[in-house]
Amino acid sequence: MVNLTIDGKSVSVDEKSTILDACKKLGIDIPTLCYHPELKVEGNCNICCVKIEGKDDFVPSCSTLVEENLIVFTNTDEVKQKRKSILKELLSKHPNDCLTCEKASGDCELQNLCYILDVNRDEVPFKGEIRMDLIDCSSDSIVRDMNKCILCGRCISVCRDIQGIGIYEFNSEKNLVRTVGDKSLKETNCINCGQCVKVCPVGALYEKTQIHEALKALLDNNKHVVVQIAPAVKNTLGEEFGLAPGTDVTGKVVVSLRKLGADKVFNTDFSADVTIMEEGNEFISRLKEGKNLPLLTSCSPGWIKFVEHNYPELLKNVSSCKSPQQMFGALSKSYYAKKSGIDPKNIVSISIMPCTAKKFEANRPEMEVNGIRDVDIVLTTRELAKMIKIKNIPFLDLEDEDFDKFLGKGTGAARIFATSGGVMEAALRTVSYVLTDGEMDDIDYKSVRGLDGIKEAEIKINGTVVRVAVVNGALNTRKLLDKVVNGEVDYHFIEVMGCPGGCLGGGGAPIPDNKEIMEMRKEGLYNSDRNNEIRRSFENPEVKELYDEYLKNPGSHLAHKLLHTSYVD
Ligand code: HC1
Ligand code: SF4
Repeated sequence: MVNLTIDGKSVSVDEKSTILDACKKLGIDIPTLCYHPELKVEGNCNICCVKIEGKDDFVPSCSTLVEENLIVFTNTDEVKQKRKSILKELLSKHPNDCLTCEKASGDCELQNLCYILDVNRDEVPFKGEIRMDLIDCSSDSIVRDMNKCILCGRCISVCRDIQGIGIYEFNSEKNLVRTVGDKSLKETNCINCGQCVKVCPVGALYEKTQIHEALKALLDNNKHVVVQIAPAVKNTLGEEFGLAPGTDVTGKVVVSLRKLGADKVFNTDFSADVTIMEEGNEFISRLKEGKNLPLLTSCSPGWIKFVEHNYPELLKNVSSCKSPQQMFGALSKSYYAKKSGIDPKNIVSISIMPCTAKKFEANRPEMEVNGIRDVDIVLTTRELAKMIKIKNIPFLDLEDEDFDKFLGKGTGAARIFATSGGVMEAALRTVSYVLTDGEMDDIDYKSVRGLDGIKEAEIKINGTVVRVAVVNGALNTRKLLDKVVNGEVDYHFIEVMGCPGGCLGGGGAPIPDNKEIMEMRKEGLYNSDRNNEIRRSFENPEVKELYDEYLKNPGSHLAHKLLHTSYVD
């Protein structure tokens, strides 16, 4: 242990600790900007500077290691002035367009620092111009506005170290973050996961918002607007309104969307159950034929882009099922339109997703049936929260309401899709039942649960050992798939999610999220699963009705036309 004194208080910390760690231990608040607890420390911005007795220069507390007997000052006038001057320098280059900035007030760490460090706007009027050539709107999911970049380097770090993709770098003078090769984001191998958006402290990276489009459609009386809500949204949206992570706010989300003008509020959990029917059927066929194994799940569009770019030889293993989002869209404009006597061309299908890549997915050319797009508008959880706030809907006071019928019911199995291991568990609940003619009715497959990056399990079904793996995050996926390609491992079925932790950690989820928050979200999901009286997809009464009345069987000709696809880069 190392002993030091900070602001007159003694503290002992591990020798690998930084001064910032030691301050945290003492409960001393240090302002930070480039620092992020889950990322490599870059020490770029110096806003966390402190003074060490006997040294002339200020040092960044986030990247300076503790030493025995150091005497540190964090709160002197000199230190405060230094931080203020650093902030003013950043603000002098930062566009003064907070009114239209996509980073919501309260979420912008730069703006928050102005309060914390007592800097007023009139002290540093922005004198520069907004350069349009520094705004990249090429991606379907993410906008990069480098006018607002403060060079913290968090996007570089998360994309390189957590996702293993490496889209961004500093230019050689370190005065600009650019994509490697200086391409537009669309031209890179970006998988649209949005992890960089979540760590950006300002409005330099944000989801390509469709709030304006959605509000317009919701207010258009000539359009029939149907909205689907993804599993993860129900256990995370509450965070935007001060509720604990994991709190199930399904009923309030439903009412909010009705208040916003939705004609019907439906449930992605319903189409996640349909996915299990289709993917389960596909898995059983492949298992029996021993063909194209391991089966790789296909619901995460970031992962689909990843496999297209990096492992095209494995595309034959990817399930042909569209994701639940797309299945829902296709069913809303076919089955639901027919049942309700509505012209599908008049339906606007909106989805609320914890994911930025879902925007890209909905725009993929193949995601349509007979020229009718499956999904028209995709909003992230954060965008929905913004809309609820803009419209002054008293979210916390709303009385819960239920989904509309036909595409509204979801099982516990569908809900857990949102956490790593959930799709696998949901599939196993149905597959084991089918393969044993109902003899085996396991509900809880705990071996595939948890937030570890890679999990594996062997499940015995009817004398057959089914070897499964579950992986989340692009870097972990690369590690696992390299082994698959090299023949070092041999699985029957692999669940892959592009974001760390699965959809609960999606790029469109509430900010911040960290390991503790992710754990709470996950627990909330499993509670929602336990509280659901139906926990297996094939028991969903609306799914039964869909097959009885319309699709007939999983894998039928019609099911293929509406619910399956193929992926090529
Ligand atoms: Fe997901 Fe899925 S679980 S991909 O994370 O398969 O986004 O929640 O909606 O489509 O159901 C996301 C979540 C989501 C799909 C489902
Ligand atoms: Fe990297 Fe994901 Fe950001 Fe694309 S969206 S740049 S892959 S972190």
